[in-house]
Amino acid sequence: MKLLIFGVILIATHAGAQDLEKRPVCYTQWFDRDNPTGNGDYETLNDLRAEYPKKICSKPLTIQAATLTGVPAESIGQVFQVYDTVSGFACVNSQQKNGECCLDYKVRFGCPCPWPIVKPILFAVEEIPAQPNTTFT
Ligand SMILES: [Ca+2]
Repeated sequence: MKLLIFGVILIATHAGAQDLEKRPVCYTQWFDRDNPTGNGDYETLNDLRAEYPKKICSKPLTIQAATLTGVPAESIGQVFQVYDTVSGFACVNSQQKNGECCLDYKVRFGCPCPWPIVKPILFAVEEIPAQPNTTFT
């Protein structure tokens, strides 16, 4: 019989002293949960949180939206119904000029580092044979 000893380590990010204004931002993955084929392209925080539980911090510091090809949303020239860290992002087809439809956008959020939160990693560090035939008196 062998006894496994497990160790736990935390991978810590040393941020050091920093101004609040210069808080480091760690970005989430890009999210693209909707297509503009219906009323528009809805990448709202509520919808994204429901679809991707625990993937977005509770209070994002920033939001970025871009087309699926990576062009920043603000350089496209379309009208956005919402585009902020509270509501998320939504482009409504009926609000666009000349009857055009929204492009398909993806969004990501800037969260306070470290993000995602680093969880303890469980791993085996050593194997120690159990003492056989140990007699207790
Ligand atoms: Ca989309």
